Amino acid sequence: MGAAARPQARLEATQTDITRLAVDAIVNAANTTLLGGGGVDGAIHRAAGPELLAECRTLGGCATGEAKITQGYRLPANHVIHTVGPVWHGGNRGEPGLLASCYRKSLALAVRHGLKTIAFPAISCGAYGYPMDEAAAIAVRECRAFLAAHPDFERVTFALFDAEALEVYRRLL
Ligand code: AR6
Repeated sequence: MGAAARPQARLEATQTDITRLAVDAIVNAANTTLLGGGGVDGAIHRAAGPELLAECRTLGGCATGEAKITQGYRLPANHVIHTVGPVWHGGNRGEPGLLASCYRKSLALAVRHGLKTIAFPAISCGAYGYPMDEAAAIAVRECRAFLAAHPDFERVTFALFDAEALEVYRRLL
């Protein structure tokens, strides 16, 4: 196996606005309506334009831990994968399993659509209150396992909004 194929070499964390990334898909930390909101969801809808909301209206919402795909419209990314993270209630209401499912289902959708590069925000770590350390550990574990199982997938990027989040991920990577 060449160096480029090693999972570690295809997993990166960077401090950026995810709406600026020209990847095959950016992941949206959405809510179950898929009709927009604040945080990264609001930023993605603003940058993609009204066509994104129009397509989202046809999807019938999305359950927590699931994922759905749309076009990227005016974004530099070709697609948006919308997933719904769990609201943090202290960790005993299935939050870790649901958050892991967001990463798995998003990555599975990417594969099904022939995509090779994807960027994730810190799902559930804003309005939904998931502790960043615990969420990042799940994100890194799931994406590493995915890359190990998919040697042809080119890159998973963690797009972190602030320096503290980047530092949490850097430690894990
Ligand atoms: N690029 C990258 N990361 C961002 C950006 C951006 N442009 N903007 C914010 N973040 P949140 P959640 C970070 O609240 O916790 C929405 O209203 C932010 O700093 O966006 O899953 C939805 O409609 C944080 O670390 O998502 C839902 O109702 C992370 O993205 C609800 O919020 C996630 O914060 C979902 O809450």
